[in-house]
Amino acid sequence: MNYKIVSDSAVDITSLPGVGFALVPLHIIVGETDFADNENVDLQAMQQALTNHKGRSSTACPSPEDWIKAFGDAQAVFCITITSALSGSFASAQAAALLYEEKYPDRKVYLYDSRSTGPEMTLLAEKLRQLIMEGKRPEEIDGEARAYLGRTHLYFALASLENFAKNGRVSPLVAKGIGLLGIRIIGKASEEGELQILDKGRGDSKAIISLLRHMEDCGYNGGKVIIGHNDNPAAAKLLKKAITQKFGAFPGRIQPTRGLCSYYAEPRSLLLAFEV
Ligand code: X90
Repeated sequence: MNYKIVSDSAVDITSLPGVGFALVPLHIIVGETDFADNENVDLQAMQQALTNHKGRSSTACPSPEDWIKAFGDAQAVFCITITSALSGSFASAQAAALLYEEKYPDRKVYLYDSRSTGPEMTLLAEKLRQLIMEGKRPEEIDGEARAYLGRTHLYFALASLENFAKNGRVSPLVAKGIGLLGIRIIGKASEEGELQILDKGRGDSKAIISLLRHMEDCGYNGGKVIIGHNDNPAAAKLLKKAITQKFGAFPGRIQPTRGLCSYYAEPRSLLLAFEV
């Protein structure tokens, strides 16, 4: 049986060695320029364009056709999207899955609304890979993957909410004042997959202390961790060190955000995903 993991580009990885994998780009539109968030996206050029451009910028989710193309000829597709509470990506993948299954009655699409983004999507993609490599059947994989999604969390420390506010995804009132004086907004992806603000702090060190406390409150106990960051490797390393000190180990890695997450989690932001 031919298995494939397909994810939109909020997953923040561009390959998944060992299994069939396809990335479906979201788009970041800055003035006249469309940055497709695929493996070739030039993140520096994108950030430069955003800095230079004084007008509107926005994002767009994949079309059902984009998804279907990525499904290819797989008999079992495990399809991951960014939270449906903030993007049309899931709805688009759902439409694609219907069309695909109608056209090929012997194929099936297992669809996961991550209710999250970035490193929490990476955790799910890597769990699906593990289950496939263990030789499990599609239904088993699906059941375990859904249970797994209930055991992972995403917290963040954002340096700005400007692009969220500009695109109507949080109120301008909430966004105001962040980014000034190094203020970080600490929050999490809620159960419903919305951006939930928990507290504010000044600077990376306070943000890290707060993230550690939330991790502990969730009952973190040595599970896998992925730290995402937009152009803030120093803070990511500090967070890694703090986790190692507090919990005795850091079973995971640091990865930079790609296009979509970089656009919303603006420069200097941290994302933290972990299993409990
Ligand atoms: O369909 C589209 O155009 C994409 C819209 C995506 C909006 C959300 C992006 C979030 C990126 C920001 C920090 C974490 C927030 C977590 C909330 C679930 C990352």
